[in-house]
Amino acid sequence: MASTVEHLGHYAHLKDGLRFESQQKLAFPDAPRLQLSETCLSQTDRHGGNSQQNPTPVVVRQGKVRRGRASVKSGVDSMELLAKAAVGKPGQLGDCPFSQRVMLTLEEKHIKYDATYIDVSNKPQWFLEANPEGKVPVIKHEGKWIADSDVITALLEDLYPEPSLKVPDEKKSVGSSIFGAFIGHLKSKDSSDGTEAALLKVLVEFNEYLQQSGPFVNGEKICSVDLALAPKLFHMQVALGHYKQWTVPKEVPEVSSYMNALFSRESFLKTKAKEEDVIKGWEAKVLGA
Ligand SMILES: N[C@@H](CCC(=O)N[C@@H](CS)C(=O)NCC(=O)O)C(=O)O
Repeated sequence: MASTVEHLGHYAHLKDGLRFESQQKLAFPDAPRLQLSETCLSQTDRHGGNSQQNPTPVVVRQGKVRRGRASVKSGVDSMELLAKAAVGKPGQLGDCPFSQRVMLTLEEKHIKYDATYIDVSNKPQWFLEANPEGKVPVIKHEGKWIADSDVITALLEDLYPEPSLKVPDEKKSVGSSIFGAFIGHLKSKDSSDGTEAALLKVLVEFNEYLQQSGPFVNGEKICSVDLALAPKLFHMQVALGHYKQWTVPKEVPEVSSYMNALFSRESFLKTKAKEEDVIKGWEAKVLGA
């Protein structure tokens, strides 16, 4: 494959928006490239998507199968996304909540994208050159690789303001303690160490918030915070269900309804990891705790 010249850098959060910093040119001889002339569409989603009712266009390139969807912006190429592959299943949609958050944002904003799933236990050299930190998700915008789901979703909001997923600053941290509390309980080896109670406490706080301000974090309309929380709540339900026989407590019915509303959205059904992959993805943490 011919060498390609890329720009490497990152966006920095500034009060007045985002700014691209530290540009650098690199040659990526092995990086997969989208050639529109090499693409074709299929009605069968063979790439881990779960929606059969609304088949997603599948892009086949150099033996790889990718997924994306029609863009409302005709004539705009797909946005390239690097996301996590399932553990032990290279090339298949994986179980990263941060990658799913970006995919949810792309889906909710009807942005066409082209995903490549990275085996993070065996990272290809071209990926490490794209993001030396070695983490997914990463997107490519105007020839530059952009990492970190916070940065990526802020950039997508700037580039594609409609439909808006904006949320006021004071609501940005709602529910942010839940993921840590879930992991604390998941790793716990002592049922009386208080980790389950700590998880219940943050869920009860979130339940009270939803009672007063729901059904979503910003009220009637879904927002970026909901899209960040949804994959994490899914991991909580699946991983704790499997490893701890835990279910969402009856004390938090609003949280249950919130989860059901998020998990049944078309965007979520299209981007969610298989439960078996979520379970496998957390195995090392559970065993190694
Ligand atoms: N703060 C980052 C976290 C991303 C992250 O932790 N990604 C994990 C997969 S879920 C990863 O790439 N891990 C590979 C590694 O750390 O080597 C974000 O929001 O994007």
